[in-house]
Amino acid sequence: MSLLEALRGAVGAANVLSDGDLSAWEIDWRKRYRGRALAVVRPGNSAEVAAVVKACAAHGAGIVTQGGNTGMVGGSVPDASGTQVVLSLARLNRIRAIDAANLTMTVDAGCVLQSVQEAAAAQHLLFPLSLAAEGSCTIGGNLATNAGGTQVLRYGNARELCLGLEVVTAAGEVWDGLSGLRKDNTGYDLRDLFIGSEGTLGIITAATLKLYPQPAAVMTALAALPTLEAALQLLQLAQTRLGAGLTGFEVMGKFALSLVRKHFPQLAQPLPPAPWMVLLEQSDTESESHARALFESLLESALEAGIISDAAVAESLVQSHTMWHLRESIPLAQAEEGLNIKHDISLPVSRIPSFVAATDDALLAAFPGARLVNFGHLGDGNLHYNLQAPEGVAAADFLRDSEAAVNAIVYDAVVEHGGSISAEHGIGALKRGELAQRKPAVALALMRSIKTALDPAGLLNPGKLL
Ligand code: FAD
Ligand code: 2HG
Ligand code: ZN
Repeated sequence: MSLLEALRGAVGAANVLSDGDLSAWEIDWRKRYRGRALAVVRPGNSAEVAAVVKACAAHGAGIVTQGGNTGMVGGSVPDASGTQVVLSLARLNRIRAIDAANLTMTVDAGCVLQSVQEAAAAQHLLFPLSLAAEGSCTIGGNLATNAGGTQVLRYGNARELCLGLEVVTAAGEVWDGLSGLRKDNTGYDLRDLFIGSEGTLGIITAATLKLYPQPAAVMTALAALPTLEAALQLLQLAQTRLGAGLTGFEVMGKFALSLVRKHFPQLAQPLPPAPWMVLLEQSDTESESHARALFESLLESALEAGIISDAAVAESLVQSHTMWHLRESIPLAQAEEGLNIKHDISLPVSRIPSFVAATDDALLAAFPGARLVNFGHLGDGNLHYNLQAPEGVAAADFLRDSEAAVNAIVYDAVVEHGGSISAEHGIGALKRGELAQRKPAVALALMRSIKTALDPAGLLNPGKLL
């Protein structure tokens, strides 16, 4: 039996796509990787996922698991060989159970993040993972990349929001680890092995997630600042005054916001341009008036101390959405501006200003006119330190000629400043070479042993991560 026939037997002919335009599954969100799939397979439950894995294993076919295909590092698309099978989990989209007393919910891996947030909200609970792609990324993809997003400083990243997993192994077995336990020391933590493994160790088919009580009020403010040092001072002040109430602290450079203004002129920018803008979010357990009073006093103190030059507190939910929309439109504005180089890096927060000063200088000396797009989750030390080609230079040419040298400058500086070359997007195809060069040999060897033990034939997402 051919592989296509076996796949049709596993999930039904209607769920095996092998003819026609498959580009939606073959091209990544950033349009940097264009592969060719033997087929796109859409199982409807974990047993069907297991059957697909067994069929692929029997034919030696590579399996590229895909959720929402919003990943930033080319991990979710097949290579150009035309031999790999894309395993789309979009049909695994059931909310399986919500245990309000245990503050957990169990969901299929193909559930779109926003639908998970909404299901929690319907029970007056909060699932705090939040990112601009939440309307299309999936829980499985979030866990496979250990996604971060905008609430990490308070609630942690996807790993910290997950208590249990169900996984289909490379042998086509289903491991049921869907525990809602907050304590479980029964040997090696298999859950944490699969989280962040980018589809290279197993296929996540379901997860048990942590929920939180909903805050009484959530409030947003924007502040304009002269320097990144001032942004750090504001962060410290906000942490002191708001404590655990500080749930978002995002930074945006002037050029990043100018791209939003250029490509989305309809989006209101509440404050005039400034070298840096910070978006603060506060979640309050008491009331909106309590939150507002805290915010106003914090921002007044910051103004008096000369830390910020201007500020606006959102007066309504609409204004709050507008502020978030501004921030979340930066990646889209970058995409509109053209192909670009991204660096999703993390650094000790205290070293971010010196990193940016030194690296801006080094890049502009080597690539005069390069346009630096700087923004990110400053509250947890994660910068999106990106570049657009100089004005008038074709983006594809700039990337072809300069990306390697740009990356060398940036990643050398990251290492010098005690940082990581991937904060939240993962390694995928994009940073595989960089990981091989920069991760300690002992760590790489351990990672390879784990890969060999769990996927001896190397069928799960070949050519990604390792
Ligand atoms: P995909 O892109 O489909 O896959 C990503 C990786 O996970 C691939 O390697 C894939 O093989 C693997 N995978 C997917 N599903 C599974 C599964 N069920 N089992 C095993 N492996 C699987 N990321 C952040 O961390 N923080 C952000 O703030 C953020 N903002 C973003 C904003 C925009 C506009 C966009 C487009 C992306 C953003 N991302 C962000 C990146 C991306 O959304 C996240 O990485 C997301 O978690 C990917 O989910 P997905 O379902 O789209 O996964
Ligand atoms: C974000 O924080 C995403 O908006 C995307 O992680 C970052 O486009 C980027 O570089
Ligand atoms: Zn981000």
